[in-house]
Amino acid sequence: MVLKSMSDLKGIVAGKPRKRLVLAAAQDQHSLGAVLRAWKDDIIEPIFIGDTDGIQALCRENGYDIAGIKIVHEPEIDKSVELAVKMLSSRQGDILMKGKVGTSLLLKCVLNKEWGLRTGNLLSHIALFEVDTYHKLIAVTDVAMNIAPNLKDKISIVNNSVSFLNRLGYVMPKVAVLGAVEMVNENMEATLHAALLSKMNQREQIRNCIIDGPLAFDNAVSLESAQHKGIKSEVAGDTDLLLMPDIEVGNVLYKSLVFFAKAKVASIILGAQVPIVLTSRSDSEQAKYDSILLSAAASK
Ligand code: COD
Repeated sequence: MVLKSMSDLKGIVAGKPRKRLVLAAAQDQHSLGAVLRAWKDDIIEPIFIGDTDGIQALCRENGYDIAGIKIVHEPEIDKSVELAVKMLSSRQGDILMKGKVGTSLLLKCVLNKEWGLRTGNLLSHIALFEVDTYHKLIAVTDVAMNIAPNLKDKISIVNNSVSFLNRLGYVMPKVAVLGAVEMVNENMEATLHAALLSKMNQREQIRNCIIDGPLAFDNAVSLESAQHKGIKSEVAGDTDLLLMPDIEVGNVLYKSLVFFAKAKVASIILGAQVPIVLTSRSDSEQAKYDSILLSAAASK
């Protein structure tokens, strides 16, 4: 099974019990709009933590009906994130969502050693894109959490992503490990990592997926381009998951797909005690809604 469009995610969550979603620093228009849509669609049961006056004012201005939704008043942003994370770690919720707060602050709270949402695994970010010019959804990791992952980190990032894709119904997702070129170049670390990850996959040290790399971006997403270069690969042109060399490359690809290619995107953090909806503040309400769908699909 592969997902062809964001709306396929609805099929995955349909019929599942509603998840309790805690929105930290909830005074954010697009986040509120997306959460309320997901509530109406019976996907989640929201809990808002944040500045009650700010939340109510935004809801009034936008005609949102929030009758019946629990609001916990905490106007200070860092305290509201701490409270939200503590609610999740004490199992009073199933999904954490970032509202009007910086990514780094939220992640630092999630990683707090005493009351955070660590599991002993590496946490990583995954984004799913629907692009008109590709024949199915394509996942990209890690574009927002791990800054410069080493080989060990990349193994964990692949494992997090593959087990998530397996849960979504992908039996053997095809993973392209990106470099600037498709040949191993001893001066380009990303190509060395890619070659090692591919070999580890062949030797079944990394399972439940097919990994190939290094592949340049064009070879990963276009069979014609791979054939032109004489590359024989099961992954080329049919990639389900792109593994990025580092956060800079990943983040630029993310923003390019959204701003230039008008791609739809959904993204979450994997590997914590609960899925975390961590969209960028510039992401649309639709992207936040699709990310909630993705988190509900990820939630156990
Ligand atoms: N998974 C699990 N544990 C981790 C991870 C991870 N991905 N990253 C760090 N830790 C642990 C470390 O082992 C350590 O015990 C503790 O957390 C602190 O580690 P530091 O000192 O490396 O981390 P911090 O707190 O300085 O930074 C962690 C961040 C996630 C905040 C940092 O990596 C970061 O800023 N990432 C980029 C976030 C961002 O700005 N994204 C923007 C794109 S939209």
